[in-house]
Amino acid sequence: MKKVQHYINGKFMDSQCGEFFDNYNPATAELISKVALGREPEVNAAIAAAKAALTGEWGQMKLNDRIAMMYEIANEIDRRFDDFLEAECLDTGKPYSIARHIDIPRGAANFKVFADTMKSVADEAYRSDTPDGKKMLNYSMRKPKGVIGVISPWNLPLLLMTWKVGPAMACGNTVVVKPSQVTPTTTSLLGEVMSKVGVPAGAYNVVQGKGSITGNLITAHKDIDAITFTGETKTGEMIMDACSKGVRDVSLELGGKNPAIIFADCDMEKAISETARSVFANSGQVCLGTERVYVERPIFDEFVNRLKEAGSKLKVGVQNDESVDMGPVVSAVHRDKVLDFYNIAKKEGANVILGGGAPKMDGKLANGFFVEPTIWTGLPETATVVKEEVFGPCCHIAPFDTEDEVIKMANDTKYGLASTIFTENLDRAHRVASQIDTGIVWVNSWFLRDLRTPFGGMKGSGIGREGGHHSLEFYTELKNVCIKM
Ligand code: 6OD
Repeated sequence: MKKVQHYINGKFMDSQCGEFFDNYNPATAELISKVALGREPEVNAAIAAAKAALTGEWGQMKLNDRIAMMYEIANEIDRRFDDFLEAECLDTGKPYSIARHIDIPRGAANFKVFADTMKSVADEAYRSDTPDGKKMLNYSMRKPKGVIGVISPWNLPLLLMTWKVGPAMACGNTVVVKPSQVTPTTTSLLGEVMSKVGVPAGAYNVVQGKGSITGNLITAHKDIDAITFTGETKTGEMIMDACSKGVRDVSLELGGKNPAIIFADCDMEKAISETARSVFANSGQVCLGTERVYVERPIFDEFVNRLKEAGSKLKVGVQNDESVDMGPVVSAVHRDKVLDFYNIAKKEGANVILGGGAPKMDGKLANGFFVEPTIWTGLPETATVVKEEVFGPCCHIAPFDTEDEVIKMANDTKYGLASTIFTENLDRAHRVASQIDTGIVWVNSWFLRDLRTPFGGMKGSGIGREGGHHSLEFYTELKNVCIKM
């Protein structure tokens, strides 16, 4: 049986106590690997190695050499593209067709873009007068923050882990990563990449394990200088609590209940294809995904019918079938959670336009964690599936009559991560975008990324912005030096 190990201080290892937990293929529920369970000895060793590396070979590396190393890491991910692809799809159940175009290329890009950002960091400087008629010079400089704890999620494992590790390392920090327990493999594979390209021991460490054990040990450790986390809002709150001890910084990308607003003047083809992607892609397990759709009344029926048609054409199946559009969800636990929401929607009186349950699959796939692409209409704005994040391939569609009304409905949520607006009227696009309380607004598109832009959520969707030089705010300490001349 394949083992997935820790990567600590440049070496792969099992846990001292020899404990492992099981990792399953979501498409078949078959056991695919045994994963080392990190406890105190492994967490302590990883954090000690990361701390030592800050003043060791890694910490002393010249900026240009570090930038070159970031490129080497990206190039090695590209060279091992097929290994990453296979591992990511087996852990998550996502189709190769998605991971090939999104997850794995972004894994490499996340190292390059932050290497480039570091090339163009400018310091602030002010020359001014002192009260006693002399001159002073103030200038700022950035230092790495230290040991960064990275707690990464299962929906886009490599993409979201490197979205943190890339900038953290580019800024000169060291990292201790705990990937989700259900998607451990690509984080370990990245250890092989680090080793191959000669990243000094201790700069990149992985402790495999469970959130309630390993995650808690990492977040509580006094030598972790900051934590970056992507995942559920409740866990984010707990991490923020833990970080208050020692006044340590925290960056959180959390849940969403993202609205799509479809105006009658939209390009219908575009609105349907982008909304179908934003609802169903990755089996709806994208924090930026649409779960609430608001459609202007004159085109409501047409939109509902056409989204239903798009959803019903999706081929649901196993990851390595190249014709498959949608895989299972990531785990039995998550499948049950999504199906609970599907049942609640029915109980609360939804019209089920599409899906609403688990599909019948054949052969080995009959045991897989599949759920149907699902569309509801007819629920009040207070209904559970209109309020709570499901994180499955589903949405509720409601009609609206005026711009003011739809802005109110879109903003009536505890979340504020992302939104989409479909209209061909440029004035309206600007006007509505400025009034929607989300950190990211896409107009006539979805998940279109320029990695230099500020990325993050408002309200319960998180704290902080990452991307390009915004990531430097989190991954560095800014110091001012004042010289009296
Ligand atoms: O594209 C990104 O940089 C990003 N952080 C995506 C997040 C997706 C959440 O599921």
